Amino acid sequence: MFQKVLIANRGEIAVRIIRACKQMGIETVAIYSVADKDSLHVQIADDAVCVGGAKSNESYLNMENIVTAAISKGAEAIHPGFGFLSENSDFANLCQECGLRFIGPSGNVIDQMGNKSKAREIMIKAGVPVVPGSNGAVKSLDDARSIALEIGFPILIKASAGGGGRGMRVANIMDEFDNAFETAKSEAINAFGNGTMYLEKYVINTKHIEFQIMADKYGNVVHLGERDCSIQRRNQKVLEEAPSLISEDLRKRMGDAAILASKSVNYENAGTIEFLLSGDDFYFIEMNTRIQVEHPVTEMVTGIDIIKEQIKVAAGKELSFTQEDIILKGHSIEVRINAEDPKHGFRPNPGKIDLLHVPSGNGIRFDSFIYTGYSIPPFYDSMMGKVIVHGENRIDAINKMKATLEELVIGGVTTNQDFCYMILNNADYVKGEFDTGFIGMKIDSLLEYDE
Ligand code: MV4
Repeated sequence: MFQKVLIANRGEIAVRIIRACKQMGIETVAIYSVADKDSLHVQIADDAVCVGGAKSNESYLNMENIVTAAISKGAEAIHPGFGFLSENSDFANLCQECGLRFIGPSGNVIDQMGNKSKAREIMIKAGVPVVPGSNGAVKSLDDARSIALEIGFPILIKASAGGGGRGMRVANIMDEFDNAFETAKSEAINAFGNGTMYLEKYVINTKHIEFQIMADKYGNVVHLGERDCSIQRRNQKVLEEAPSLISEDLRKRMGDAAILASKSVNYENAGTIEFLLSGDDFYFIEMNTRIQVEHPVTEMVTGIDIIKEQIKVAAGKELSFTQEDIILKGHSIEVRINAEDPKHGFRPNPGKIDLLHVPSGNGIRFDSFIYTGYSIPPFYDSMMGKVIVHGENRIDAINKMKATLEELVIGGVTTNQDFCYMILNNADYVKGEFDTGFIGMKIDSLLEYDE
């Protein structure tokens, strides 16, 4: 096992990873920007290195400084967390060249899955169901037009270098196609420096269901069940739950497809296979090669510590469980607590935490990095933490989350916690009658809470 790990991240996930390392008897090195010197991850790590300026580009994305910090402190491995360098193949390769273990898949696999049209091509070859669309990337506008006619409208034009909903455009009819294609392409060139595009049939009224995968170096791949992540606002997830409301039969079929997808690229470490679900039809859309924000709901229903498992397989251990060992127990819900003002367009609202009361109890977890007196820096995203609950069943979990959100007090900044409560209080949400359009459709009633 590693003796020392560097955590190349900040905020709640850095805290989460440092805690896991400590529990495993692994020494920890935090990195931080000049804006984060008072951050909790710096305080709880055994050692910490300032890697640069407040802007992410100068610090949390500064590969040379991070690798230099790891080497000079004698760390053997780097955990990238999520965001920042977590899906950067250059960083994974640089770690390897410097004799550091990157806790995640190889640079080659990150590249293959980061190229979303290539990933689609690989899944088609492997026999994983995908949405009708182009076989990989399209060659030209003319090529795209003829494929669009074959698929039929509406068409979703996606950027290969995009993902997570960035760089997408819908064309409802052929008349809209050229304009949508060219707009999406120039946006992609602007945002990602890459105008490679692919096409899919636009599937409406879908649920977003993702499977958690764990794989070791020896070809063992196990799925830890799925999460429903349909409750999103503008591609930002707000509430996630496990399991989803699918039948045992569908879980088996989707889980088999997720394992097939992972095996087709010789996947190693933790990963997520994203599907769109429409009725009983499911389609692969993307694979994420990092630990995800919402991993705790899977931990709650499986009893597996996914971060510890990532570290163990990166160190060369075999998975400590088989598919038969995975039994989903009860129901878990997570809400993301952001420093933002829902009633004013969800604008970010960094500031000083002047009061903090965190509820606790059986099956209640708060993954966060805030403390009384801490000032949230304005340079990073607005997520302050996550409330996660585990109940006997879905209704029990909903009631536990509502009670927990009512008790949680975060003073000094405006938060989205009442907005989250309104989701849990919505009759259609409680009935399971929701899809990815839920927040967009119900935004007015979800904002009807007293301040
Ligand atoms: C789609 C889709 C409908 N049809 N692909 C958005 C996130 C990114 N991972 C893929 N996304 C979508 N891809 C086809 N062919 C609808 C979405 C989508 C969506 C998916 C999951 C959760 C929320 C969403 C919100 C808008 C669009």
